[in-house]
Amino acid sequence: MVTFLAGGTGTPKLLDGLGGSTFDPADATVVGNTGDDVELGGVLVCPDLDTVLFDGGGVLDRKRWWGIDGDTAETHEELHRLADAAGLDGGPRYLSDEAQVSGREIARWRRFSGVAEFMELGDKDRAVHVTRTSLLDEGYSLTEVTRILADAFDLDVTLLPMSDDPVASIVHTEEGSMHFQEYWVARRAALEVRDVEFRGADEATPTDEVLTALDSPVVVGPSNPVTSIGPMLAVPEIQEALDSTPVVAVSPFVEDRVFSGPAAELMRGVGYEASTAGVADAYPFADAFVLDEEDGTDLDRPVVRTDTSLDGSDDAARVMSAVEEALEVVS
Ligand code: FO1
Ligand code: CA
Repeated sequence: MVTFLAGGTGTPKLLDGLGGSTFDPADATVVGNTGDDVELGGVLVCPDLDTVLFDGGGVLDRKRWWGIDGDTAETHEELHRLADAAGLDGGPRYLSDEAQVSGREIARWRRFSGVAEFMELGDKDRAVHVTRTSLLDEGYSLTEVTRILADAFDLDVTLLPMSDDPVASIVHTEEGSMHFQEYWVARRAALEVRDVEFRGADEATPTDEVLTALDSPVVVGPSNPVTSIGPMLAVPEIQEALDSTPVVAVSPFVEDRVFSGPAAELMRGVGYEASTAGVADAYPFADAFVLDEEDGTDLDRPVVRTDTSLDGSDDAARVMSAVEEALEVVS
C-alpha cells in the first residue's frame, strides 16, 4: 500500500507513472487537497480532487490540467451574457452569509455568486459539481460523494478528500486577503503575497479513511508546498500522522527554479526560501527526497536524483521509479 498527497498538477502528472511501476494502482490511495475548493453559483467545485478524477477517467483536459477535454462552456457564456445585459459587475462576488443546507455547513469564505461566475465551469464539468453538491445536500459526506464519482469515472486508485470539514486557503496580499481562487484565477497571481492562511484547518479532522491511508508509506508529489500540500499539513492530525510514517517528497523545484505555477511567490510569502532547500524546511517530516539530477542542493536527508520533468508517461514512469527507490531507503 502507498499513499500520495496530491494538489492540482504536479502529483496527478506523477500518478500517470503508476501503471508502469511495481505499485498496484488498486493499492494506491490519493489524498487530495480541498483548500482550493469553492462554492460557485451554488455548486461545490473541488479542483484538485477533480483533476485526479478526470485524469484517472481518461477525460482530463491535459492542455490546462483542469476541466474535461473537449467540454463546452455554454452555460458559463450565457451567465456572462445575462450579467452584461443586466449591467451586473463581473469578477468574484462573495456570498458572505453563513448558511446551512440540509445540515451541511457552508463555509463562508469560499462562497461566491454565480453572477458572471469568475471561474469557467464547463458544461460537463458542471454536471459533476451539481451531482456532488446534490449528494452532499442529501447528506452524503464529501468522502462518500468522491467515492461515488470515482466509481462513475472508473478510477483504479482510491481517491479521498483530505477532510470532510471545509478548509479555505486564504491568500493575504498587498490588496487584502482573498480566497486562493480569487488570487489565482481572478487576479492572475499578480499580487504580492504576505501570508497564506488555511481557514478552518485547526478545527478540521481527517476522516478515518485518511488516517488509515496515512499508516502506509506516503509520497508527497511535486505539488505546490504552500497551497496544495499546506492545507493538509495545517490539519493537526494529518501532521501528526506524517511524523510517524515513512515519507518521500518530490521537490517541485530544481534548486530555485520551479516547474510551473505560483509556488515561488507563495513560498516566499509564507517565509520559506523558494527552492528545494525551502521545500525541505517546509517538510520536516519527510524522510527522503527525490530531486532533479541537476539539483545540487545538499540536504540533511537521503536523496534520489533523476530527471524530474513530467511531460508525459515516460517521464512519469521514470520519476515514479525514483520514488520507489527512495521509499526502499526509508521503509
Ligand atoms: N483555472 C483558471 O486559471 N481559470 C479558470 O477559469 C478555472 C476554472 C476552473 C474550473 C474548475 C476547476 O476544477 C478548475 C478550474 N481552474 C481554473 C483551475 C484551478 O483554478 C487551479 O488550477 C487549481 O485550483 C490549482 O490546483
Ligand atoms: Ca516521517
